[in-house]
Amino acid sequence: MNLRSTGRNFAAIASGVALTLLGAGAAFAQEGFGHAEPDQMDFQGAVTPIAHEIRDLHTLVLWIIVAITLFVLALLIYVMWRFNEKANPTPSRTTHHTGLEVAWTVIPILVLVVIAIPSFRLLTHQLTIPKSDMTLKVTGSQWAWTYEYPKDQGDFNFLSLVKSDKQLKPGDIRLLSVDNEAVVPVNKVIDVIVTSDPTGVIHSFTVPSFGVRVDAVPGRLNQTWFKAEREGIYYGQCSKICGKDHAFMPIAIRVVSEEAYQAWLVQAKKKFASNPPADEFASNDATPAR
Ligand SMILES: [Cu+2]
Repeated sequence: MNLRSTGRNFAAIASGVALTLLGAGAAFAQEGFGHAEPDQMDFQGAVTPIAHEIRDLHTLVLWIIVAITLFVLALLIYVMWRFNEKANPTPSRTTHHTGLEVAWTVIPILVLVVIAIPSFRLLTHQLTIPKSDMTLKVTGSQWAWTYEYPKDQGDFNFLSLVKSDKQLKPGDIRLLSVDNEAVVPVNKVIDVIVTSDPTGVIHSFTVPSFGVRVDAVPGRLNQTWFKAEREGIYYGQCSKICGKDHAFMPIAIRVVSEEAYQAWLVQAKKKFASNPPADEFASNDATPAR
């Protein structure tokens, strides 16, 4: 067997294995909508266009890695079997092979291009905020989140604190459930403005099922968006180490129908009417009592 036909055989085997795995991959069902399930291996279920795109890019890159790893493994095994001292006592003194050198330069470039195209497309989609239906302002503090609904939604704000073990009710999740969830309507583009308490530190607003992660930086406004296409409660956690209670400032966003959202607005406006404007709260008062 000469070098060239061997290369062709391995390429055929590697692409065969990759195709089989792709078929198997398509069968994976999404799970863990809003929070991870015990023993979950995969991402949390995707419920926004961006989260779907992140998932697809992840799957593409995963199978490219699988194919490359199997190909390299096959080459190593072949070299160990075919060119060991016993099987090949007089080694060839060849040092160059133009065809091979061109191939192992051009093929990795093509692989990177195949990854770069969906990757840059995803970045563009994440950073290009479509025409939004409503704005939600999120402020991180040590250690809680404040949600502000602007004037067109009723002009109120509230602090969202993790529930202590004593406050947990059936269906709640320890360290994820909060006293006041943010509520948004389903199938609407939500423009999220994210910042941090000006006297505080950097936090990160992250909701895996939405494919959203954006830093909350004191004195800066960051922006992201999501359009949840499925009702339910979606949890996230602060994703920037921000101090001793970093693990105790979960994010809980409830996605409801437009009618349920309007009903919630009416009662939330009353419930939170006496809260001072969000920029007046003192950062350290936010620490939940546990
Ligand atoms: Cu934080």
